[in-house]
Amino acid sequence: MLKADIEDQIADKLYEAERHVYEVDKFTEQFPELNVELGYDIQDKLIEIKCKEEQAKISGWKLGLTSKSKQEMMGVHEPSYGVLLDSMQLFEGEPISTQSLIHAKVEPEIAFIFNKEISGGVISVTDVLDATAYITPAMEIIDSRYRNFDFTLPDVVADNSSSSRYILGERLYQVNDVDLRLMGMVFKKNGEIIETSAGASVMGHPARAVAWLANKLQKRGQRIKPGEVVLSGALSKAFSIAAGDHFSVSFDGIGTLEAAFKE
Ligand code: 0L1
Ligand code: MG
Repeated sequence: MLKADIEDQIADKLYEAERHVYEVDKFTEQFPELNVELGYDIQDKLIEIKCKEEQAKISGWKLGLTSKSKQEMMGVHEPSYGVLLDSMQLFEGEPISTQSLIHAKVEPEIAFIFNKEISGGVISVTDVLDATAYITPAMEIIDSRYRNFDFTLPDVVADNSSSSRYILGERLYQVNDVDLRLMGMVFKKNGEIIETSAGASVMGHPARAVAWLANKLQKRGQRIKPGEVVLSGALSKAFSIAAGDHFSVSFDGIGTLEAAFKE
């Protein structure tokens, strides 16, 4: 089959699975030629379809698989990225319906909001911090379209790195006012602490993950633009969501973000 036909077929199947809320089997078994680069080409196609069908616009990017434990679990040595659309953003205080989600999970992240384009040469942690206007607490709701979250790296990349929804804190903070590496995090579910962590759990420093993204995007002819948001990658494992659940994430120095889920 031609590469373009494989891209169209997989992108369409992933789009339909999300739209009609059902799981599909991973594609690498059916298409052995599906590698990571082809996965990103399929992701581009999927985003094109979503932008057209949902009148959505790109609002930013997300990193996935940034923790050592998740990379080891998948036998990979690099993270993945996905695209955020404005249609994926939810707001604190609005209970989130689980009806359009397949088997969603939630994870705590740090959001970077940019006021400069990040491009040129090899992009460093300093370049990322210089271009960051603000940081704020975030939660990402991931929802793989694959049965039981069973996928390889090329599969999950094609599926926009399991992106589904995201919530940002409403108060924005200057990046220079905090030590992102040492910043402590407490994640609670229904009032009980389920994880504690620090910024360093994201590739040693959350801005290192963003620098990896900026360099990877540059190689693919894309870039992080002013006004866009980047989710750093999770500071803990992801937790399954059920209607009635309430999650909160608190970060040292940048406050708390809450999310409540309903039927
Ligand atoms: O945001 C994430 O870390 C998810 C990346 C994809 C892997 C997964 O679905 O667990
Ligand atoms: Mg994530």
